[in-house]
Amino acid sequence: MSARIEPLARSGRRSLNALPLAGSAHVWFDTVRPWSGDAVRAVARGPESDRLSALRAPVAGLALDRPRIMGILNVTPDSFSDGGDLPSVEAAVTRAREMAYAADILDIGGESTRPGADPVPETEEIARTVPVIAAIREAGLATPISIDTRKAAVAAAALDAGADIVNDVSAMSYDTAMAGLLAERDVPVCLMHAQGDPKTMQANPTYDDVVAEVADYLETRIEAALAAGIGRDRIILDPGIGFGKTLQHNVSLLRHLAVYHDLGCPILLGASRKRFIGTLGGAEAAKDRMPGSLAVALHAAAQGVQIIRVHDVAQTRQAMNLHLALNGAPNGTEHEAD
Ligand code: HH2
Repeated sequence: MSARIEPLARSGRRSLNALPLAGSAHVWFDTVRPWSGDAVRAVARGPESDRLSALRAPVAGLALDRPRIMGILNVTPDSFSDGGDLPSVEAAVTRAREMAYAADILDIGGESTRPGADPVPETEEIARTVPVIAAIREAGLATPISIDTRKAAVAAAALDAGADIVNDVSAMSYDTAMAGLLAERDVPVCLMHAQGDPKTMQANPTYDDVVAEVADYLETRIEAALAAGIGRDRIILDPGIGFGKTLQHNVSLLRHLAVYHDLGCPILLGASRKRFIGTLGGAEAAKDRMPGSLAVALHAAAQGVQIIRVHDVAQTRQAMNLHLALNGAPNGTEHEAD
């Protein structure tokens, strides 16, 4: 694998040599740190600076020069923080309408992937998600929708019903038909790192260097996607917070999120309400973890993360607008009009 580098992400007043980080309007860098070995150095002009500074391709029509908020809409009985909250299609559409004021993307999931979860049969997952997607579209909501699934048949049915993006926490490794489907449909896909499967992943996660190993894995999944005929500009990457990671692994990944910009694709982060937030923030109940989730969302924005997956959409939008305005985005208030 290639040597990893970490651009040192900064906000606010720019240096003379500042380059936008991944095309961001509010995060810049002028130095990089080789992941192992040498000390901080100025970014090398040429392929290195081009790769790190280029604006990534839009996702479902959304420009990625600012952080986009992905609202979580779980239609499951057993998700770790909101399972059973939306027991009917009507309840899900009402929630989608509320979220659409502040979310750029709605992420609809019909299978919990929390630690210890059992797989859901594909017919059941389709029965949970597809009527909701169809009803959201029938209600006239045009917000881009992602389908959170590891299964090609679920993804296909969701895309047919009006979804735009596939969010696969197995990075196309659970279902061998997924890569072919994504190439054929030519839609954006989020490829997420996980160590192990949900049933056992938290048993004893181990890494020598979690930041580098996750980057190496994501690079192999980019290669698999390209080999299957998926366009590079369709790929979104996610380090998979909480998927086969200890608290310390999660913290290391979050501190060094900017490492993943070197892979040249947009980054998605899903940390909302996860256990490490409860542990570090002293909030036992998942629904009490909104303040800590906001802190992580703003930290991710400051690292140039382009898509932030959250449960508390309106609160994240409010915090994000302030963060952008205070950190020198050209116009932090413009986001309200999106
Ligand atoms: N986390 C969860 C589910 N899907 N997708 C991506 N790309 N990244 C994530 O971190 C991620 C994800 C787990 O959170 P949640 O959907 O709230 O819970 P559950 O899996 O129990 O439904």
